[in-house]
Amino acid sequence: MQKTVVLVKPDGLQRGLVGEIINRFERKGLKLVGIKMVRLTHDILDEWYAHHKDKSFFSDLKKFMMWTPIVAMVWEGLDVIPAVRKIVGTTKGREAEAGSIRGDFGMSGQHNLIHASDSPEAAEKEMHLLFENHEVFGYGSLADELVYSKEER
Ligand code: 3AN
Repeated sequence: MQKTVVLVKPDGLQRGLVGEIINRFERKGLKLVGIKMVRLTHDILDEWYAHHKDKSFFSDLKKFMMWTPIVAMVWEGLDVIPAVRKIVGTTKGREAEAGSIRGDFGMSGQHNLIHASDSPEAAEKEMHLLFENHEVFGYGSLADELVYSKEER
């Protein structure tokens, strides 16, 4: 099964949306395999957002991501990367689909509550930036037998 990294950003933490966000992934049938609170650093963010380093908003984005700790999670499931991106919604909250997390709770393009890996390569990189191997757990989920068919498991 695939893994993806989700961050509840400082605005999500300040607005008390950590539980709501976890609930959306749990009720979808995804499996939580890692979770912790982290204060991001310049070094981590330079790597995390390397693809944005020449953008005008890069330093503001870093400042915003270091404002408070964030909640970092690893979720597991079948094709979980695209499945989670759909639940999260497109980047700008005011344009995001109603029913998605950003569509339901946000208006901003930067204060957009949540991060989710956009590719298997990004998920791998992000997991290694924030989690030690022993912090990502492998365990059997009874729910998987209900969530997936035999062929999908
Ligand atoms: P997404 O988080 O939807 O994958 P990316 O990867 O394009 O979006 O952007 C990463 C983060 O950079 C966003 N979550 C947002 O916080 C910030 N960001 C992206 N575009 C802008 C923008 N035009 N102005 C300010 N911040 C932005």
